[in-house]
Amino acid sequence: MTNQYQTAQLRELDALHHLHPFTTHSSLRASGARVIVRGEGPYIWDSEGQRILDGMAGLWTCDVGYGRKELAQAAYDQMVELPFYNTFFKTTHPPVIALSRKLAELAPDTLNQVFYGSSGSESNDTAIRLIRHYWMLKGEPKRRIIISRKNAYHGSTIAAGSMGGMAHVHKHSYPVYEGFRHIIDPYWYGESEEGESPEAFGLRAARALEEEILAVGPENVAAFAGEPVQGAGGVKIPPTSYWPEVQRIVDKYGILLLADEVITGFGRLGTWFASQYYGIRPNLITFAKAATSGYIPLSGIIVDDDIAGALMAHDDDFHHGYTFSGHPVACAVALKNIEIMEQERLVPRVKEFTGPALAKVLAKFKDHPLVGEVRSVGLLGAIELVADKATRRRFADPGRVGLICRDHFFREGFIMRAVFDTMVTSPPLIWTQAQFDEAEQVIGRTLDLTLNDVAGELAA
Ligand code: PXG
Repeated sequence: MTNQYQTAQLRELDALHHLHPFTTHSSLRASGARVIVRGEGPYIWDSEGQRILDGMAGLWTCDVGYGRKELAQAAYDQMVELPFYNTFFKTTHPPVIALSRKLAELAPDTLNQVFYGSSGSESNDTAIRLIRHYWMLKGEPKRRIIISRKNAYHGSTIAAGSMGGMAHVHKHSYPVYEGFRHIIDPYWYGESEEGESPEAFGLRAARALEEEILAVGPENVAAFAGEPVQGAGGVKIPPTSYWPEVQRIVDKYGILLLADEVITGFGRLGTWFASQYYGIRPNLITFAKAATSGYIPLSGIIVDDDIAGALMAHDDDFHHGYTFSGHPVACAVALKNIEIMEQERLVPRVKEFTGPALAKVLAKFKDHPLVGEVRSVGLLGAIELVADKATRRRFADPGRVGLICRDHFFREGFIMRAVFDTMVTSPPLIWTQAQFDEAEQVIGRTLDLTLNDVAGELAA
């Protein structure tokens, strides 16, 4: 364990040489980064010895918990056997074959073929290229537009960042890559009109897709892309009317449906993929994060027989791939991770126990003076912090109160992420009642501490 002196030194070196993702570097340098040194089960430890309950599973990722020696062993064994070989030039290897077979089994019925990358962003880039390539092969090259949603997060490469709907990402130095449109996100609490029921709002949000298709011309539209539940955008859980209506519209216009399951894949909603939870029929599913519980990078895209068939039917190359597509060590770790999930019944357990337990914890705080709404589905949850519960009025300077709250959480030994003033959580699938009890205690204390800081700003 590092001591206080080492922590200061580590922070200094970090500030000197490490550029962090999605970070305001001036303020990080002023405060110093927190040094995380170890993880075990649902907990991580920082360099000063504080134990922290990780309510974000790393970053929507470490679903079987930290410190699993079986995963390290699987990586070790594969590294000794065959640490790397490419899959480009008519070669393959046992781990990628076994994993592809397994994913075809777990994915919805018609999705049977897998293409690999190392990050969610890469796999969404693959999706964009594959979708457009598919329509070329089908003799409809005009179909290039991909419609997604505002506040969607699909990754940080230029293409995936453009398909995403985060205004702060778009406003950076590159223009939004050509061929993307963004419609309203299905965020009832934030976007509905007064008196509009979740169901009515869900239909309205879905029908924005049809309006956009008609506005740009159905013959130009290639696909609709969406996270079954928007994660980084603030755990926006669509009303039950939303996805069936989207599916109806997608079917009506014959466009492809891409489900970005980078967060929702591998059991987070109590089914292997959230597409199964919502009963939708995507043509493509992208995944990453929890495929290996984050022990090693691996992502991919599972495509349906129609798309795979279009590739098979042509002699042409699909000019796309990554050195690490189907990396043997990553595939071996993913297989072991899935085996652990199956053996410990972690996925059905989300339905039976962990999902309802999270909902119960959050429900305890719905009457707290700071809380506008609590919501959850499976192991994704959110708490909206507002200045006025009755009118849903936000605090001035969005994000400020979220950060105050997040910092209290950290000090109290719990991680919840702030998306502006929405506190979100995505616990690992291994939590027991003890962790839910602990979370309840900390959330209660933290909301009270935050309330104390901002009491003067609350509606009378
Ligand atoms: N799709 C979705 C739905 C994601 O959540 C990506 C794609 C991109 O994956 P990679 O592996 O390229 O990062 C993501 C990533 C946050 C946060 O703050 C969320 C993500 C990444 C970083 C931060 O909530 N999600």
